[in-house]
Amino acid sequence: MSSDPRPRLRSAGNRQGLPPALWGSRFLRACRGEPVEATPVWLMRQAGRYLPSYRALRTRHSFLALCRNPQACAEAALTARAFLEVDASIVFSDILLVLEALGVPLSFAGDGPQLRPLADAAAIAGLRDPLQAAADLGFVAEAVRATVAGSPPDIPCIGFAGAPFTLAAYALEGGASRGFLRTKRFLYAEPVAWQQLCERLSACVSALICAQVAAGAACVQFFDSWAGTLSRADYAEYALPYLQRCVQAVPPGIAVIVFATGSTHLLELLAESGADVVGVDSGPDLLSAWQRLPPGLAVQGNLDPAWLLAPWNLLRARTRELLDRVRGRAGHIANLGHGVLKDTDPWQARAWVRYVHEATRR
Ligand code: 1CP
Repeated sequence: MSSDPRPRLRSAGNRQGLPPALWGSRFLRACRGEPVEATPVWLMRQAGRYLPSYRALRTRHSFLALCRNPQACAEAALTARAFLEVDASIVFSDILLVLEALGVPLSFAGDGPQLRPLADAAAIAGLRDPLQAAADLGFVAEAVRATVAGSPPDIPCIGFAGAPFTLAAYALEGGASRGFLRTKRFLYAEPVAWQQLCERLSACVSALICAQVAAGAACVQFFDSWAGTLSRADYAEYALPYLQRCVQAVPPGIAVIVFATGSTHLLELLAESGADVVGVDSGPDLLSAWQRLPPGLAVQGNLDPAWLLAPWNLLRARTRELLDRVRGRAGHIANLGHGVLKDTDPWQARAWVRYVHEATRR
């Protein structure tokens, strides 16, 4: 196993001025691998279109206007948190705002995001200054502040950002992609421009994350959503160094989660990012995944989001199995293996959260 760039448990022992109720919350204790009285749980994309309250908010604001309105962001995050009775909120925002701030035009027409793709090395050289871009995203930190202000004292707010590789892939492809061939061709053929792009993204993401922490985020998650498209060797060479830079920028005492989809082949590398918690997608058996990580690391996951669409009895049995697999090990945060699906019944999601708490209460 290769060496860890940071001392283990970067979040342990340094309270960063966090209030005792927050520091001792079961969510942050689980992030630190400490025993808890019931397994904490939250859902990736918990404030989304499956929730009627979110859809109502969206009738009053376009998606980007919502992201730029801290009070409306706090409403979206807090309403979802309170309805689901989950152990953490996540600031309402989007990973792609960083690209827009750097000068890549972004719109949310139709169903998904659209970006004007970066054409070449000259376009990368012409991107805006990363620290200026992060400063222009001050509304994200304000959304964190408003979310923390409206939260119960033992409920942390998770800050987040996209990992540099995933953001670079979006910028080069112009949106979601199947094979990420533009990205791969570019990083193999233009290593210097690739490095320049990822360094700018790392600087912007690091500054954005530090601003979220300064505003009260007690935990941060990096989404490397497209990491799984790379081989292990390519992830280690072209992506991991920039994620490591972002993790190292997080103040000590603040828990860090890294999450990537399609990442069964990358789990050990994700642990080398220096994070405290590795998000495990729905691919691998959770215990087997955990056993591949260095001792002391916590895990988050990994129920297939489609299970929330299944009949309740089957969902409950499947969840029981998953929880039994990791029973007795400290440091599990229950979550889905990816974001909650649009067709999910909110009441079933809420029942799932309750079941996780009940089934694990000690
Ligand atoms: O129509 C709408 O209202 C927009 C739907 C939506 C929402 C609710 C988008 C567009 N983004 C978000 C919010 C969001 N995005 C959050 C906060 C909400 C919460 O978690 O409660 C978060 C954490 C994200 C992160 C995000 N955005 C990721 C990483 C997570 C993942 O799923 O891998 C990615 C890839 C994005 C890009 C994005 N933004 C929106 C969409 C539909 C997408 C994905 C499109 C694609 O597949 O490329």
